[in-house]
Amino acid sequence: MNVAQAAIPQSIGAEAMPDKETCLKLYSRMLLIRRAEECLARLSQEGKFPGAVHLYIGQEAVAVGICSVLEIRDWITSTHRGHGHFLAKGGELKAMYAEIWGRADGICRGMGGSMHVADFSKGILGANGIVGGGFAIATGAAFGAKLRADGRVAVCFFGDGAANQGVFMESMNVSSAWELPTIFVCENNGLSEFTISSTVTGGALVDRARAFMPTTVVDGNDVLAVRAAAEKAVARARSGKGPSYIECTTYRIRGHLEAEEAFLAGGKYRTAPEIAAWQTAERDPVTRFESFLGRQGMADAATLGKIQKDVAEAVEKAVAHAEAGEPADTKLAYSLMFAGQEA
Ligand SMILES: Cc1ncc(C[n+]2csc(CCOP(=O)(O)OP(=O)(O)O)c2C)c(N)n1
Repeated sequence: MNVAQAAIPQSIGAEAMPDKETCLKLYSRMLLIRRAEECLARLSQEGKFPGAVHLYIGQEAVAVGICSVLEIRDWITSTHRGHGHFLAKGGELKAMYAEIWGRADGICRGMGGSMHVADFSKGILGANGIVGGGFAIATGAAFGAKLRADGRVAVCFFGDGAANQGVFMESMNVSSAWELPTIFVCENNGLSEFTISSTVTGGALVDRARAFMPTTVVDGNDVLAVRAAAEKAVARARSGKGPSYIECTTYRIRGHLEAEEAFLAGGKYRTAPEIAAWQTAERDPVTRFESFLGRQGMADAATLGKIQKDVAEAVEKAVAHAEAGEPADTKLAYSLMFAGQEA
């Protein structure tokens, strides 16, 4: 399916309507991810930090909807597009920015950068530059939870491109055979780098999972629909019944990575109208939820304005913090790479 042609959903999923406080938290977390990434897009172009960033803009409802039903002790594995997962699971924006800026007080002491943000204390097992790298890690975390019988669940976020890696099948097989509390969350944005995924993918991804576990395909730009699906999967996993697969239909608004024009050298893999079709008020996960909150009488202009101001301030403070930080310790980098040797 060309995701750009997917039907525009008419309503926000209202199956399990959370209370006002929860809804405002969902909104403010999605907005934080959006604003933090818009800022990264801008500063990346200005060359303010080293390395590439792969932005999550357009997919915020997936990370936030799923993580909103997780506990801190639950595990997640992420992808190369990992900022949204990190922030949705409770990672600190300041620590993430410091990491992206290569600072000594970054969440991984500046050793990992954007593609390796991790915080085990929050259950974040890490972003990952290896496409499909999270499948076996999440399955292993779920296996650990099963052995300890501690009731934790492990969520594996992955893209439709990653679903073509063989380890996807192996991880689903083991999770199913051993009834592990693994939750596979496919973010189907229809794109794999500069390739339209459907041109390199046989069949429907959900059919691969259907052989092993309960599956659902939801509107990934509807935070409440994602959350409702996650609630079911988490309940099943916690009660020892085994894994689930949730496929979220969504779209990546920014390029595969910032500065993708340089890679494409004039080439194109999608059109401006296709991108614009996902940025309408009805489809954009953030503006759509914002108008929903208004319609439900959950947030007036003053409430939304306060959240927007708080988010803007948090982003501003995180930039100032990252810019003022000490550079990462290069000697430490060397000794971590070559154990026992001095630089
Ligand atoms: C093992 C491996 N193969 C190839 C790549 C290069 N690569 C980086 S992202 C990507 C496509 C990923 O697509 P998808 O999983 O759908 O995630 P999305 O970028 O859409 O979020 C590829 C092929 C890689 N990083 N790792």
